[in-house]
Amino acid sequence: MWRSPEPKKSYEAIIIGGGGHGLATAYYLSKEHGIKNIAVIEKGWLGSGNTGRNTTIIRSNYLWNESAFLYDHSLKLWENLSSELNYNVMFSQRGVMNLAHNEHDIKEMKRRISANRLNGLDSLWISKNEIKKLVPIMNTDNLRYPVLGAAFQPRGGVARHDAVAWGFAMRADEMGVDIIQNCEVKSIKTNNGKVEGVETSKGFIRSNKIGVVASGHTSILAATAGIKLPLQSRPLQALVSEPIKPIIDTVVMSNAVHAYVSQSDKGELVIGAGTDGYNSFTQRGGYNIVEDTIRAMVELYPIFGKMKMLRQWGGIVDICPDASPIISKTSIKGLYFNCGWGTGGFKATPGSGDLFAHTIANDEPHKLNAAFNLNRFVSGDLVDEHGAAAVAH
Ligand code: FAD
Ligand code: PYC
Repeated sequence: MWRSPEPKKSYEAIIIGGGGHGLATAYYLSKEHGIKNIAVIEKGWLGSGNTGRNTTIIRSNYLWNESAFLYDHSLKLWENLSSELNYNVMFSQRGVMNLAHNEHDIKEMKRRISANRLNGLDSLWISKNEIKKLVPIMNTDNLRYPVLGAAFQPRGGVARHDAVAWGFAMRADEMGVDIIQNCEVKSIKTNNGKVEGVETSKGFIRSNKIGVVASGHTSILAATAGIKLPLQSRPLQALVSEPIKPIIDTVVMSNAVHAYVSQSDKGELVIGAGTDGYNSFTQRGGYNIVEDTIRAMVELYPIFGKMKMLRQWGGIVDICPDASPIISKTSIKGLYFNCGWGTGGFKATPGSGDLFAHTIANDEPHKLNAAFNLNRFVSGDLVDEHGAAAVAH
């Protein structure tokens, strides 16, 4: 599907991290900015980080203008991605629903829906009856936190996570990008305020443009260049059930009871929780999360009570204080970071790659990612999206 070259001694640009965002960055750098001598360096296999571990929910219904424009740029790219990559990423616009269970939820969601509509997004409020029509198996009344209505984005949906990584990898490879797997970047070397290259498990590789897209491990790499990032690394867990016939054909999330579900094309229920309550680099699931999440699930969908769960796992997400990402230059010339996507970066994969490529190629942010700079943690111009993040950080 793609070559496995040995690393060259130097590249025009190096991308650290072979997840969806890193591969998309290399693809757009090569396709849109004519940079051909690029390496993507991945310590494991492609997509082995959060790209291959996420629950694939895609939507753009964020509160603030900056975020709505950023995520909707990505959603528009998703709408044409299979054709752009000539590879089926199985993007399915089945709608994403966020349930309201109390007065606060209703107020917060209606405020966000209004903000979304002012920004031209397809965000709407649906009543309990409309929810029941879309998801007849849902128990809306006989539970501790009754369902009062929901925010709904019809253009939202899911995609096949591996296919996204593979699609970007194949097309980047065809344009000459070297994808180097099983190669860990140990440190980023700088000299006189400029980046010089990376020390890796396969030796030193020179470059004066380095983009770091290492998700939960970004702060560790940043520290090797003397940069302290405002990131917390936390496990986020998910699980899947045995496959069953189609039973739910939209995505339903609930922040209050903290569980969300969609059904994969294989028939498995894909179920997720909020982040673990402590920092860790453990990519495994924990029994407490299964219990809490399944308890909430069975209350909302009593019919799931007899199902068996097949697999559970964790991924390490990198969380910023304002629950918004960083796509930014740094104080070191030639060093750029794309991180802090927390629990919600899969949906941003094509848009993030496109905008990060622009930032690296031009040494300037695109107007859509200008607000997501590192300096906002000094200036205080935060983009607080804790509400829209929808999965507890
Ligand atoms: P990754 O895919 O993690 O890629 C980073 C890569 O960097 C990894 O492959 C890693 O191996 C590599 N790396 C790290 N350190 C080094 C090093 N030193 N040298 C070389 N390589 C290195 N988002 C949504 O939008 N919707 C969802 O439904 C959703 N659900 C989620 C559910 C779970 C359980 C988890 C864990 C996350 C979820 N997310 C979701 C978040 C989403 O997965 C991430 O924000 C997104 O995938 C990040 O993509 P990435 O390419 O930046 O990171
Ligand atoms: O950001 O929509 C999201 C999400 C859903 C599940 C995990 N993250």
